[in-house]
Amino acid sequence: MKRIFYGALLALMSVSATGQTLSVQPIETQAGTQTELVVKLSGATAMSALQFNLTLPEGMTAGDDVTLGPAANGHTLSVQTLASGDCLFILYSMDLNTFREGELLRIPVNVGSGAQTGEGRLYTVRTASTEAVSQACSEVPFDVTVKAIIPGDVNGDGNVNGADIVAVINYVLADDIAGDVNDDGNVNGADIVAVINYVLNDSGNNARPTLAQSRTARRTS
Ligand SMILES: [Ca+2]
Ligand SMILES: [Ca+2]
Repeated sequence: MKRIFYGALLALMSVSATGQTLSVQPIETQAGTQTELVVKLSGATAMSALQFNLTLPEGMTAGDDVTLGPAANGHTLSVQTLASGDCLFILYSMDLNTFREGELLRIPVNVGSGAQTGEGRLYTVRTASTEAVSQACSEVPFDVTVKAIIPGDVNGDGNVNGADIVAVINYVLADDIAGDVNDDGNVNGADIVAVINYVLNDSGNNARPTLAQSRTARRTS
């Protein structure tokens, strides 16, 4: 059924001016982690189907667990992986429900350990309305910034200071493995000491694993 619909959608394609716009929020992330790409829709009118390609910067891939937002209105999502970091998204409604304005999709993005800052984009954005008139939006570029990993920066704000000590204490109190700064498999006072040392040493020069690196190591071991 999906292939039939896709074929029908393509057959209806004709480019025309449109007030419908997709937008993507810029992303700030760290290598070796997962982040989220939020796609929003504005100016939606009588559209009931939409498709676009997504390409991500090198070293990043889209995850499977895509969430439909409130702008989707009983729509079904089909995702096809075309190549690494390049996917085709198709949203459609067999009942011809129209989209609303607002958040359309949340797409998890796996940021590889070697990923670097770059530009992603949505392209070949096409829509179909209940009147079976198809339209195309322009290409939608978005920035993905991969921040350098700073040892001891537990809260990921780019600084190593008392706030990171507070952050690791909270992890320890919550017995949250995310606070395993020294990567020994336990979350306890030793991790607090480790962060205090990073702060006292002004971080940076210490080669012990960072929080994000520790998480990556655990996932891949
Ligand atoms: Ca910090
Ligand atoms: Ca630990």
